[in-house]
Amino acid sequence: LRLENALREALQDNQLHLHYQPQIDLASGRLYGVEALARWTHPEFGVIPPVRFIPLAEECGLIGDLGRWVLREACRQLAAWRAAGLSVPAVSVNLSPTSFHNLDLPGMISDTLARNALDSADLTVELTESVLLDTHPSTMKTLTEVHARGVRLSMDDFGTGYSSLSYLRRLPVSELKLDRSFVADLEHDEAARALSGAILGIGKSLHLTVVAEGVETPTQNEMLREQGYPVAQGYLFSQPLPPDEFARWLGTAV
Ligand code: G
Ligand code: G
Ligand code: MN
Ligand code: NA
Repeated sequence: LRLENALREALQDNQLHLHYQPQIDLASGRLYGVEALARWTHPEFGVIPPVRFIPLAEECGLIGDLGRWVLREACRQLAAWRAAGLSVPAVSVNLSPTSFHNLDLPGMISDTLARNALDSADLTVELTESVLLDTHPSTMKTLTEVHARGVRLSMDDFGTGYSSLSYLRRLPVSELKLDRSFVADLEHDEAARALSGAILGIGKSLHLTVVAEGVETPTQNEMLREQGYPVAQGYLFSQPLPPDEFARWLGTAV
């Protein structure tokens, strides 16, 4: 309960922050987009990782507020970078399955984009396959409406869920993110290599962008490039960074 109240406070008092991790277009070496990742430093308890506070937010009914905060902050930051002359093509945000229960989500997204003078193409929403496991009646409607407004949907952690392939037929996604467990095993596991190639093939045949996550070594990067991966993300390029550090990274790296 103590942590629950702390999270409620954090959402009001600016204790939450977003860090940004670059996604690299492998053909050109240029920035493809950035993923926004939530961070919480409590003045007393210190750093609380998202794997703790996201489930907590779900349990205590704060996940809607958190998702709205993340969307607003990511869009505000993207607009601020552009106003400062930095060329950032798009921002991706992670939303929890519960966020898609809310039929107001598409309108809220459009309002947030408009307030920041952004276009729907400037935003990608990442979701996990579990979005369809909870069978809430509004989920499909919300996803379809977000997609119809031109905001790209991206299936996160792809390849680890229950029935990935059937979901691909049902969900209006534009992007797949190859789960980082495949990338971690690329160098030493022929099966991981075969699967990363197969997942790219599925993505391509459905006209989806496939992003490889968790790229940590030059060898992994080379293998993915050889397989034809268009986009990669991971510590090799950069850890998730606070906005000012990201701007500095962008100034020197791309
Ligand atoms: O950034 P990190 O690797 O610590 O993230 C851990 C997990 O928390 C990942 O699964 C990531 O998708 C999730 N996560 C990070 N930021 C957010 C957020 O803003 N909203 C949601 N729903 N999940 C997030
Ligand atoms: O579930 P999702 O893919 O949104 O989570 C992204 C998480 O992966 C973030 O917490 C981020 O910190 C982490 N991450 C990003 N790049 C790497 C990487 O190269 N290796 C590992 N192990 N984790 C990474
Ligand atoms: Mn993600
Ligand atoms: Na992921």
